[in-house]
Amino acid sequence: MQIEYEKNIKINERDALIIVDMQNDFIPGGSLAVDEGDLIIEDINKIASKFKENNGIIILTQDWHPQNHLSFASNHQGKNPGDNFMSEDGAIGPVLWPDHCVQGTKGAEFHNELNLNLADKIIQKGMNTNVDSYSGFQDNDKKSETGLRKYLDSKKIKRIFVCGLALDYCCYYTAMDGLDFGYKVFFMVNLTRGVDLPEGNVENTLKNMKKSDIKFAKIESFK
Ligand code: VGL
Ligand code: ZN
Repeated sequence: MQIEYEKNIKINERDALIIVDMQNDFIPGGSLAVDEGDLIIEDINKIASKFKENNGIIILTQDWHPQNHLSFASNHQGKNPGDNFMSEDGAIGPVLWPDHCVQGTKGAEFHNELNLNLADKIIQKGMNTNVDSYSGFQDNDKKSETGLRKYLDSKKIKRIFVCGLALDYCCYYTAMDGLDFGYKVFFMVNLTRGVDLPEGNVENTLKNMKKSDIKFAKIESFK
């Protein structure tokens, strides 16, 4: 897909980098490993340093589930990871996942190569057993927020830059909610990787973002 990237972006104190779910379980070797998820760590650290140098804010999101979370196939009789499943109110689905990012486990920890020193704030999500939270802003049923918006607004943030894992789930939903909540959103597609479940999901989510007011940025987009 043809993607056009923004140019000459100058980072300032009204900008936030949102680094989504860079946790062991989403990285090769983890229980919900995203292909090549490890390959983006170095560049995420680089761009995070650049944000710091220019007084931007850095936020990490962390998927943080209880063991009995209903997004896990293991908590549904006869279901396997990847099976289609959609609850009526959109709280869980469209597929079920392997157990991942269980609170307090190694898999839920940030990857040890990610530079945590640069983070201003960590936002945890997915704690409610009955509701998933792909977006860093709010639960899938849109009934409760994580505190991200409140934090961004307390810092007077106008633009958000989204990177991390996974492209077609937590990054995508974070970007779309960012737009809905009135921020200018830049999707750093080269600093994400997708799970592509169901197949074609990466392509579809990229298409939806292209149709929206979301802009695309890469490392070279910055001054
Ligand atoms: C994610 C599936 C389930 C993600 C989190 O971080 O994209 N995907 N939980
Ligand atoms: Zn999850």
